[in-house]
Formats: sequence, C-alpha cells, structure tokens
Amino acid sequence: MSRQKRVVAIHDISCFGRCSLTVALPIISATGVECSVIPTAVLSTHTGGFTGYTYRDLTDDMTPIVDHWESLGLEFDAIYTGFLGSFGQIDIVIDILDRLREKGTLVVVDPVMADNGSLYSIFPDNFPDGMRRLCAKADLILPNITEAVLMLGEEYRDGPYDREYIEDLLRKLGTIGAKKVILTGVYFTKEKLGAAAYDVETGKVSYSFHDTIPGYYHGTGDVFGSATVASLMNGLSLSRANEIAVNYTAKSIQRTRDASTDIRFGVNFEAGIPQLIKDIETRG
Ligand code: PXL
Repeated sequence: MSRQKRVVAIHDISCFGRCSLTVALPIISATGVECSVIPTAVLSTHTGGFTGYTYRDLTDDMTPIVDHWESLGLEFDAIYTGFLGSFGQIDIVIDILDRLREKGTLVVVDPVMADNGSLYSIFPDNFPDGMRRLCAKADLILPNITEAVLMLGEEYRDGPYDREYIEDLLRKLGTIGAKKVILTGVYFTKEKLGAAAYDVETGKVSYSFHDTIPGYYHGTGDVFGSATVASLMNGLSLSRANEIAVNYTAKSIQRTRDASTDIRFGVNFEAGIPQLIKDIETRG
C-alpha cells in the first residue's frame, strides 16, 4: 500500500452552516487522506445570509502553529487554502506556503472572496489584488467567474457564456502563475452548469457539466474544492477530479433542494460521501 497522503487545509471554522473547514475536513478524511488544519478565524456561522455572527480572528495563531510544526519536521502532500479572515492573512499564508512547501507539494488556492458579480462586503476593494498574489504561488487555482474577473481587473458579465469567453478567461488566468486552473460556475445554456479545467502547460481544456438546480446554496465552492483536492490526492487526473467534484456538488445541492432545507444551512454533502468514495476508487 502506498504511503497515506497528508493535506493541510487553511480556512475558517464557520461553526454552523457547512462551509470551509467543517466541509474540507470530513470530505478529505473520508477519502483516506489525512487532513490537518490551520484555522484562520472562528465564526458562529458563515457570513452569507446570517446577521449577528461572532467573529474571532486567529491571525496571531497561524504563524506560531507553523513554527511548532517546523520543529516537528512535518511534511505535507498538499496545502489547500480557502476563506481568509483578513487582508493581512494573505501575506501570512504566502509565508506559510513558502515554509511548508516541499518539492512535490501540491498548492491549491481557492480565492474565496466573491460571487454573483460582487466582492463579499466584508472584504476591502484591494482584496482581489492580494488574492491574485496568493494565486501566483499556487499549482492549482479554483476561482469562480466573479473571482476570476476581479483578479483580472475585468468587468463581470452574466451568463450564459460561450467557449470563446471562457477559454479567453482561462488563458488570462493561466498568466497569473499557477500551472492549472479550474474555473467554476461555467454555463453555456441555462440547463447545464459546471466547471472548466485548464492545464496551462498543455493548453488542454476539459469541461464537466450537470443539470442546473435552481437556488443559491452556501458552501458549495468548498464542497467542490474539497472533493477536487481529495480526488487529486487519490491520484486522479485534473479532468477526472473536476468531473467527480461537479457531480458530487450537484448531487449534494439536489438532495438539499429535495429536502427544502434553508439555503443558508449549506448542502447535504454527507449523504453523498459513500458514492464519492466509490467514484474516486473507480478512478475512471
Ligand atoms: O464558503 C465560503 C465561505 C467560507 N467562510 C466564510 C464565509 C464563506 C462565504 O460566504 O462567509 C466565513
């Protein structure tokens, strides 16, 4: 048996609402990959649709956690970053990447900051520039279309999109520095929604789509990113990881909609874990 893979996930803990670490930990662990964490902040809920949430910034704990880990000589196969608690954490995470990265460590950056054409209101206007600097350090970036245009300094436009627009965005994202890009929220018709995977070195683009499910559900980007990281750590290709993550996320949304759950409560990704494990084992 090959050595167990070890990931560190750097996101906040939203205590309620199924996003960030409460999604990354169970999904990555369930696929047989060890998942350590560096929490960036602790919130009573995520910030999407709730008011009055608590917010404890953990910036001052992040570097000491890594100091301790360095003294233990820990090594990681992947570093997966998501929601950061403040602008100042961007440089701290860049420093952490430099310190924890070994030859062969896969650095995956999800530049969580925006959706549906707007930057989350908690972030300052220069946040996309900071996220672009962090993305430049990554091997793989996972922006949605809003995050992509904000980092590229372009106007947001509503879909449906066409291949030319999406592949132009992918090529521009490829100049930021990461060798691979998965762009989420891609649709060419209202009926199908998915993601485009792009390998900067080979120029290969592959798409994966699922039937569109109406409604805006929180935490789906984290479900998608976690399933992608889990698939890659299990040895799958970028295009297969994208396909698995699109299907897993869409089925989680469908199940949640069928149950008429409050859209703020996150999606039922839990019931799909057995099938996710099967899909990853099947390899394709
Ligand atoms: O799912 C992304 C995310 C993570 N963490 C917090 C958030 C959000 C999205 O709104 O608010 C705290």
